[in-house]
Amino acid sequence: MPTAKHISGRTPVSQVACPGDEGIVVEGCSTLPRSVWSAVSVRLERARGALDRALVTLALVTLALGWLLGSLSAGGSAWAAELTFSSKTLDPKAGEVVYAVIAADVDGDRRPDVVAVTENRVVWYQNPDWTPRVIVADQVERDHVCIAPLDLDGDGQLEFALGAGWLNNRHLGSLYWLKRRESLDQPWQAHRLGEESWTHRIRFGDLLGTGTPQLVVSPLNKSVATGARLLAFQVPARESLKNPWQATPIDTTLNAIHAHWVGDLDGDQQSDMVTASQEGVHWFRRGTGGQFSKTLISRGLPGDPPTAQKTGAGEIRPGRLRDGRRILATVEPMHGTHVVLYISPAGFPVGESLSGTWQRLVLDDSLVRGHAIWPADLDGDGQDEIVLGHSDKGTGTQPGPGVFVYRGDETGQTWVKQAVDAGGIACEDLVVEDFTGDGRPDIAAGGRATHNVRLYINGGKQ
Ligand SMILES: [Ca+2]
Ligand SMILES: [Ca+2]
Ligand SMILES: [Ca+2]
Ligand SMILES: [Ca+2]
Repeated sequence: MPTAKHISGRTPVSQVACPGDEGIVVEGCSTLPRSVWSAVSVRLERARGALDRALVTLALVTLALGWLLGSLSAGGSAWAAELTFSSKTLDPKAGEVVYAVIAADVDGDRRPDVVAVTENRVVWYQNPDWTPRVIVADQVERDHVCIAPLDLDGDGQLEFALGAGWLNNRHLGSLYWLKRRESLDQPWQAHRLGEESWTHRIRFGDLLGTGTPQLVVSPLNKSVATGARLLAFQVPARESLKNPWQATPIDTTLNAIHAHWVGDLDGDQQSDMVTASQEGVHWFRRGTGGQFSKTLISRGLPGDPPTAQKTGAGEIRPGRLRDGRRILATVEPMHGTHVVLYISPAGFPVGESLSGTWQRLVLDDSLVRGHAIWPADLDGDGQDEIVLGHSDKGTGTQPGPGVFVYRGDETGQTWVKQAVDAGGIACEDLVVEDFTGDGRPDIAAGGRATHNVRLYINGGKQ
């Protein structure tokens, strides 16, 4: 099972140039186990000549050092204890690339199911036996790239919005909504709702403050404006769903927007948006007149001029520390090397004070092609851990690729890295959700080069 060995649990990240190299790998034992002494005794008995004695001496010194470091890293606060996960492959090959994985209760049994998007299919895996069923296959333009669930027609059953036409040398950015037929064993109907070239990520949220969610679209690159057009497509009334959806532009100044999130960041009961682009991390708020203002939280990975995959940020999702402060977790830059945590300048709810200076804390700089991030309280202590996926082999002592968790201390200043799946998935996307209904959030992830979909069931702390 992919639970990792401890990295040395007490090395402050802020003192470490490369957290992937931060610690000597030791088990967190507080006493030297009897089995270890037995093994050493056997070796002593077998020692013949100076060479063997030298090897035994070296082994003893190594064990003693390991015991000392283990003792130093054990004891004290519970945050150093590792989380346990059991993994299950839901699909060994969902497609060539699993672009997106989300949680949605497709069959309405109140158990969240796993939905995966590949280049030419949308498939859902039914909780709890994880039977795969096709939602669409080869019905719309390749590549399918993003998906978002919502009950669009108010019948109590979920529909999906789907972003398609990704890459394929045309960057169509086709947008569809998907409606089920009578049986869930039948393919769903795809209805076109609009398009925006380079559409890459979509989310439902009431960004415009109309009282009902819109489909908020972030294209990767510009099409008709000077920057990429962030658009909010308004969901038509039930009888008009099959007509084109009207889009409201939010912003046209950012480029290489690789991710966005919509929700109430500052606790004022209005939805905000945060974006990760080559220009950095921005916070969008709607003013009383309906216009949007955007605040630069950080330039992310610095560099001049801003350049895709070299500067700024590429993934983003908010969370919170135990003391209530907001955090934003990012991967920097796009397809990047760094896991970065931004800690809000004041308590929560914070309103205007979020405009102040956020602390920037680099948790890791050893990724290659970081592609998914999700803060979530995996151990129920009131503070989010950071779940991270990357698709290519990294450069640190835990090179992956795979799924990892960063666990912070009570101050949020010191974080340790734990492997959930090291090498078993070239992670392109992941979702955190309590799939088993035991109150512990679990992880589902989709692979790029590994083509797979996996579930990691959270077993709590060791
Ligand atoms: Ca379900
Ligand atoms: Ca519905
Ligand atoms: Ca926690
Ligand atoms: Ca669970």
